Amino acid sequence: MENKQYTAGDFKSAAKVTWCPGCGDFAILSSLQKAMAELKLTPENTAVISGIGCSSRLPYFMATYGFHTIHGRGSAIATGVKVANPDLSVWQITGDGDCLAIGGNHFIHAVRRNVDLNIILMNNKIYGLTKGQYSPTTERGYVTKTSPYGTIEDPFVPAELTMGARGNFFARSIDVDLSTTFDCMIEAAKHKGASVVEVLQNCVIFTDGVHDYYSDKETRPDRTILLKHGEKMIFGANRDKGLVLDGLKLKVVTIGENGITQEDILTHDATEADNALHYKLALMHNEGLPLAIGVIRNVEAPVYDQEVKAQIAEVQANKPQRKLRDFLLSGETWEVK
Ligand SMILES: Cc1ncc(C[n+]2csc(CCOP(=O)(O)OP(=O)(O)O)c2C)c(N)n1
Ligand code: SF4
Repeated sequence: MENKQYTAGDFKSAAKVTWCPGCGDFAILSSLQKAMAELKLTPENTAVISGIGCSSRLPYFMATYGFHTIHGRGSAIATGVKVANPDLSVWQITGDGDCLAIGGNHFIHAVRRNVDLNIILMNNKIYGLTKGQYSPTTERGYVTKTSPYGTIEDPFVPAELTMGARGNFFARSIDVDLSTTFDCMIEAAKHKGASVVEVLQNCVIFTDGVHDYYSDKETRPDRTILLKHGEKMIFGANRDKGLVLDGLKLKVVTIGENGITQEDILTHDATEADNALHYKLALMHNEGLPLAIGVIRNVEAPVYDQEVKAQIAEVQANKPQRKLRDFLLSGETWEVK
């Protein structure tokens, strides 16, 4: 099997995909299968772990190892899988409810520890599976089954939470933009440590159109900016808009107006350890600023599972290997007479 080149089709299971027709999850599944083939992963060395939710059904549709676990615990179980077998490529699939409500604690610690997981967060801003309760990413004022008069709280921004948890990799895409989702998944897999890829996902049943402002094909070039490491932060249908810093704030300028040239536009450095600018880029939305998509942050740092492996090897090297019986009889032992 070693030299076989797997295709996206080889990562598809025989299970019938049970999402609603038109659900954004289909596009994310397809991008993932393509990315795995491109990465030359093998189904037998790949594990896809999820919690509970429509999105979390994804492991059924993969021909890899998989575990549809319990609500909010995907990060914990994926951590165990990766630490027990660091050679596996481990992907966590999660929804905004699964990841940021019940699973928030597990998520932030997997990110802080920098476990080498590829976490795909399918953000439809609602609990889909349980039929439309608001989630931690639902916008203030949004009317749902559990907020009949509109929510009265502000949502999490997944990027902000990831970086607040000392995250070293964050990327964002939109379900309809398959190539950006694919690229983000590739970069996430290459990054050693916890990689979070948020994909804005349309739920045709409970939040249909919630991402339209950014996902609409006609207006997307003016309302989003695809960040690429080492490239100028330029966007717009005419590629004439750019981002600059105005004091401590990001500002959109037009190239060719008021003496602005390409030279004045910021260059994206995803590898900068100081996350101040990454925060600003990740938080852009509306108020004249475009939504940042692509890889926003991609920084190297010590990786938890590798550290565990190295520490065990080091401790074992400095201590004689003992039998369990010797170990039990070592240290403080006594005989009961
Ligand atoms: C302990 C526990 N609490 C609550 C539930 C009910 N539940 C199942 S999925 C879900 C929310 C899923 O939302 P999200 O993660 O956003 O996924 P989506 O269905 O939108 O893809 C909830 C509350 C559960 N299964 N287990
Ligand atoms: S309820 Fe929404 S998220 Fe769930 S499968 Fe249907 S469209 Fe997708």
